[in-house]
Amino acid sequence: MSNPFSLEGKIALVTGASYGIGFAIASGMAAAGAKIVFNDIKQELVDKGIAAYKEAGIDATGYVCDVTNEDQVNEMVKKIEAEIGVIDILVNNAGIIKRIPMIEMTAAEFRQVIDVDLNAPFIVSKAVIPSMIKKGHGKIINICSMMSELGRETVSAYAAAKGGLKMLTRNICSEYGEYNIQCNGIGPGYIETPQTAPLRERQPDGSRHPFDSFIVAKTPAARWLKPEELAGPAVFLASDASDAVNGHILYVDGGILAYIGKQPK
Ligand code: NAP
Ligand code: GCO
Repeated sequence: MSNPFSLEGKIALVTGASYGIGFAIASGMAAAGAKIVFNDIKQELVDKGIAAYKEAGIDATGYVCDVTNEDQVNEMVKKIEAEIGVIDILVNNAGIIKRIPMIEMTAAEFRQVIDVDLNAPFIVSKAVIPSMIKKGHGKIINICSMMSELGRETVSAYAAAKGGLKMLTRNICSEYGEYNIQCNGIGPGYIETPQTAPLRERQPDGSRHPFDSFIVAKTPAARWLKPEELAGPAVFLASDASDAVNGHILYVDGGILAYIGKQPK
C-alpha cells in the first residue's frame, strides 16, 4: 500500500510564503515530496524566500503577485501551469491584520483586511479550481484563525474576514466536493511569526508583554506555538489520507478553544 501521506508528484502553491507560517507549511509539504511554488507581493521578498528555501534544501519557484489583484493572480496561475504544471494543492496563507479599535478604524482599513484575508482566497481558489476539476482532484487549504471562532478587541476586520473564510471553506467543499476537490481550513492558535511579534515584545522593564502572558495563560501548553507545528496538519490535509475530510476547520491551537484559561495567581 502506498504511503497515503506522501505528496510525491504533487504541485503545491502556498501564497505569501517567503517566511512565517506559509514558509513552514511549504517546507513541510516539500519534505513530503511536493514541488513548492509560492508568491509574495515584492520581488525582493520572493528572492529572499527562494534563498531561504534553497538553504533548507528546497528548490522552490517564486512569483511576484498581489493576491488581491485578480489579473495578477490569473496571470500567475497561467504561468505556473505553463512552467511547472497544474496546481494540485493550494494553501491560501497570505494575510494581514490591523489591530485598531473598531470605531477608530476607517472603512478603507477594514476593506483592506477583508481584501487580503477573504477576497484573495476567493480569487486564488477561483483561479485554480477549473484545472483541478479537469485533473480530477484537488486540495485547497485556507489558513483561518482563532478569530474564525472568537472575537477580541481591535481585530474586528480580521475576525470578520477569518469568520468568512471559514464559511468560504465550507462552501467550496459543498460546491466542488463532487469533483474530488477537498477544501479544508487550518485554524492556528497563537504562533511565533512577524505578524504576532508586536504582541510578544518585551516591555521597557524587561517584563513580558501583557498579551504574551495572556496567551500563555489561555494555552494549555502554556506557550506560543511554532510555525513548524502547522506543517504536519497541513501535509495531512494536502494528502490522499484526508480524501474523506472536507469542509473541516482543523484547529492547531494547542487546546486554546477547549480551555477556559489558567486562573491568575
Ligand atoms: P506574516 O508573518 O505577516 O506573513 C504574511 C505573508 O503574507 C507575508 O509573506 C506577506 O508578504 C504575505 N502577504 C500579505 N499580503 C499579501 C498580498 N496582498 N499578496 C501576496 N502576499 C501577501 O503572517 P503569518 O503569521 O505567517 O500568518 C500567515 C497566515 O496565517 C495569515 O493568513 C494569518 O492571518 C494566519 N494566522 C496567523 C497566526 C499567527 O499567530 N501568526 C495565527 C492564525 C492565523 P509581505 O511581507 O510582502 O507583506
Ligand atoms: C491577534 C493575533 C491573532 C493571530 C491569530 C490567532 O492580534 O489576536 O494576531 O489574530 O494572528 O489569528 O489565531
